[in-house]
Amino acid sequence: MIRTILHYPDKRLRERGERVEAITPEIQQLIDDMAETMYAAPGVGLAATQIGEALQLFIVDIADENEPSDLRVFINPEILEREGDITWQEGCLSFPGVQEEVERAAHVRVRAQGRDGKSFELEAEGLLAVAIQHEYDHLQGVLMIDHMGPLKKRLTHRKMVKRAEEQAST
Ligand code: GNR
Ligand code: NI
Repeated sequence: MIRTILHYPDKRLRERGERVEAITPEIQQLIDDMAETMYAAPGVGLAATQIGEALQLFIVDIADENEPSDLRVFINPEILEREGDITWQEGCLSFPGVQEEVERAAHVRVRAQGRDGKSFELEAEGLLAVAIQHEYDHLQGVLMIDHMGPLKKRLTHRKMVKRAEEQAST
C-alpha cells in the first residue's frame, strides 16, 4: 500500500525513531509499503518517520531507472565511521520542490540489520553515502533544513508553511 509522505512542518518528522525489537510480519509489511511508496514518489530513499512510523528503519535504492532495482533495508542503523567531506545537491520527499547543497561525510561505514534481521556492515561513498546519512538524519528527527544557512532556512521554512496553509484551505 502506498502511504502518505509527511511534509515539513509536520511535527511527526521531528520524532526520533524507536528501536525495532523484532522483525515481525507487521515490520515486513511496513518495509513493503515503504518500498512501494518510495518507488511511486519516486525517491532514492525513505525513512519510516516520513510516513509517521517512529521507528529506526529506512530504505535506499540508488539504482538508475534503466538498471534493475537495488533495494537496501536498514533496521536499527548505526554509523560507525565518517570520513572526508562531500557536497551534494539534495532533495527530500518531505520538502517537495526544495533542492539545496548539503555537506556530508564523503565516506561512511554503517552497521544495520537487513530485512531478515541479520546484521550487516556496509561501506559507502558518493550518492549511497549521502542517501544513508540523509535517511539516518530522518530517524533522529533531523531534516535537510537543519543543514541550511540561516537565510535559506528561513526562506524554506516560510515557503513550506505557506504551502501547508494553502493545502489546508482547499
Ligand atoms: O529522493 C531523494 N533524493 C535525494 C537526493 C539527494 C540526496 C538525498 C536524497 S533522499 C530523497 C528521498 C528522501 O527524502 N528521503 O528521505
Ligand atoms: Ni528526506
